[in-house]
Amino acid sequence: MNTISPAVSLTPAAAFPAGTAKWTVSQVEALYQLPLMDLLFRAQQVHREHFDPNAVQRSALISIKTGGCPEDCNYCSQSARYKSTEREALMQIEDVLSAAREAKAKGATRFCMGAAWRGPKEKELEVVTQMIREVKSLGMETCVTLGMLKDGQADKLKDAGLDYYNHNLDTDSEYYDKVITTHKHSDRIDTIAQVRQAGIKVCSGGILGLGESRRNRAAMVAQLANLNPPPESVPINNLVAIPGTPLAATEKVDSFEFVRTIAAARITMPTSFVRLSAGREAMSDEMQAMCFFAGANSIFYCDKLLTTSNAGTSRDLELFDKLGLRPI
Ligand code: SAM
Ligand code: DTB
Ligand code: SF4
Repeated sequence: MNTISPAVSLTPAAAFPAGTAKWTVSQVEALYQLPLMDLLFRAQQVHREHFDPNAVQRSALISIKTGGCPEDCNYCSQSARYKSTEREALMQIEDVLSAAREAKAKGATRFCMGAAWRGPKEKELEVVTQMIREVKSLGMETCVTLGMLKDGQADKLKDAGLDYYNHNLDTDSEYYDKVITTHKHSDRIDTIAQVRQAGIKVCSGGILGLGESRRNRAAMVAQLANLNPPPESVPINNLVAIPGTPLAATEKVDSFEFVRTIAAARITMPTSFVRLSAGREAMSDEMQAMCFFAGANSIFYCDKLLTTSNAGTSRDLELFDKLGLRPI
């Protein structure tokens, strides 16, 4: 039977004052080792202390600049090295706006614009700030994910009214160079710090299914939870295996292991929105319901992610209806 060692405390180390709780990897791993029902119960308790357990936030995604990325992230179709996606130019502002209007009409409350860049050039950033201003004026929350930021760029995004910047830690710092070699885990932390300093909310999470171990998963969750403060939004992606990428044939993560990761994120980041992100299209309704029970309270909504398809709004609304979930 799965039991926890009594020596492992499941609460953040007392040495850290309230509000700066630090989770050790072993503490998070001990959460993973709980019997599933105990873990789910605990996650649901934490969830109910901080959120309406029946409300799920919806963000729409768009790829404003697709493909041709100089980075070598082994999971990504948009790296120029893997030839799995055609390279496209930065979208016109008007086309981005009409996609935002459509997403709003379908019920999305946040519009996330992603670009396949190592980081934005100044001219590109100017166009993106214009997109942010226009999308905001539709009454939607805004999020962008543009890669690494240089000094001063986060302030420009903040001036344009940006609400969230997405920059995932993606995987354990110790596993990072098995997946990405063109930038470092510490570079990700640096950009997140710049985003924070500019007063923009942080969206940062990771991907499962990169060949990582449970210890790596627990470490990734701990590294996210130990950001000070933790990200307001935590996307947990399940790898969408894309032909042509080095991880195309990687073994799938067990469903319960994925659910345990959602629960661990919920427990360690009680006030963050945990987003059930990429990979949802391939999940059964029952699996998604279990993820919501484990504390996921946000999704990517609408028919497309960046280069791959998503679960689709009609299926989502039907599922919300069946589960009595309130879309927000
Ligand atoms: N270039 C920017 C960056 O790397 O931050 C923004 C775009 S990048 C595609 C955003 C995130 O999408 C990645 O950090 C990764 O977590 C996720 N992602 C990319 N490809 C994926 C895939 N095939 N399956 C699941 N998640 C993926
Ligand atoms: C995040 O964590 N997942 C989104 C978003 N942030 C930018 C991206 C998912 C991409 C899935 C693969 C694709 O469509 O290319
Ligand atoms: Fe480029 Fe982002 Fe894809 Fe990495 S994840 S290859 S940085 S678009």
